[in-house]
Amino acid sequence: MFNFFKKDKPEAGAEENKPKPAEAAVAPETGKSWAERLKLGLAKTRNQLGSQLAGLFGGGKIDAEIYEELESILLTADVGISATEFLLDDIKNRVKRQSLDDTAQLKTALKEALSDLLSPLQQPLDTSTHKPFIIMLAGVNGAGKTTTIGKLAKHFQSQGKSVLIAAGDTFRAAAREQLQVWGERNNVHVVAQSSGDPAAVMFDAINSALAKNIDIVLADTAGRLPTQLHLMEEIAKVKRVMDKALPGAPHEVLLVLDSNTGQNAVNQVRIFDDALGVTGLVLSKLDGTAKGGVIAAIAQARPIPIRYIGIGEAIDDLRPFNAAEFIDAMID
Ligand SMILES: Nc1nc2c(ncn2[C@@H]2O[C@H](COP(=O)(O)OP(=O)(O)OP(=O)(O)O)[C@@H](O)[C@H]2O)c(=O)[nH]1
Ligand SMILES: [Mg+2]
Repeated sequence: MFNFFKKDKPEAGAEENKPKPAEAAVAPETGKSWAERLKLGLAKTRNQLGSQLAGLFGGGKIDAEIYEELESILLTADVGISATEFLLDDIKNRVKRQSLDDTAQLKTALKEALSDLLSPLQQPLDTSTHKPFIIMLAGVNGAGKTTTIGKLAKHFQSQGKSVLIAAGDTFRAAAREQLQVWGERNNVHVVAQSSGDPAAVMFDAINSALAKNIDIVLADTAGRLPTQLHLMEEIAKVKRVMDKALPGAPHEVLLVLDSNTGQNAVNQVRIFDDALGVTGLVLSKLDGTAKGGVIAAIAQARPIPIRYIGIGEAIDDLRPFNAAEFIDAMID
């Protein structure tokens, strides 16, 4: 267990905005494949969606009532009103085009409709386009940014890439220390300052990466709510400073979303995207949520590539997003 993944006490002010952290426990080595673990992680979503859909798709005539029931099932799984309507229209078109008449055929129609919606978001992050490749992480308090940085550092190191971490969360002193402890253990250089100026940390980190010929910089930022306008302006400024240190940087702005947030995640995507130009999403904490359907709502509202999904607190609980695998885990 890495201490780095343990939540420290936030300073006053952040507390009221912070969702309760999930129970900190690293799953013992189960020997299960990623697809199996994803299924386990999405069990709550699947149990809810899957069992209701099984009842609905049990065979019989497709009629208006079936669509109404399907609508309420999707809404309960946090698919949201707009994406639910979109999916229903798509399914109705498929029913017409393919002359489907039995509800048992609707499951495939739903999976195809979801696939058309989610597959375009399956665009793995290509870090070979720049060196150093600068990745900035943003998100609300407690979304999973710092944990994702640890996971990504390991992910990239295992691909033989050199990594540097910028401790850009200067709001919580403990956040910096956590990153430093973790960095020492894993031989990852962490650039930190006690100045309290995130922009200065980023400037330093980028210059250090250039001097050391580093492949990837992972830049942490402090959590903030989209409603805290001065903090949204601050993070936009941090991004501009990165571009001054290295024109074109950051090359990726990752927004980390806590999957338990449900429909509010769509709002977060819109506001962070407007402020920062988000280029990729990370869905964290998919383990143990019944709100996995929110992925469809995001895809429909702001189709930004989903780069990674997180299904636990341990270091290898993060993978690139795969639409087919995700749909199977959610529905099958
Ligand atoms: N179950 C589960 N817990 C996670 C996951 N990712 C992060 N967490 C936990 O969520 C809590 C918050 O994670 P952090 O990485 O500190 O979140 P943060 O966005 O950096 O938080 P702030 O810096 O305070 O804004 C920690 O207890 C993590 O262990 C995940 O995929 N699954
Ligand atoms: Mg953090």
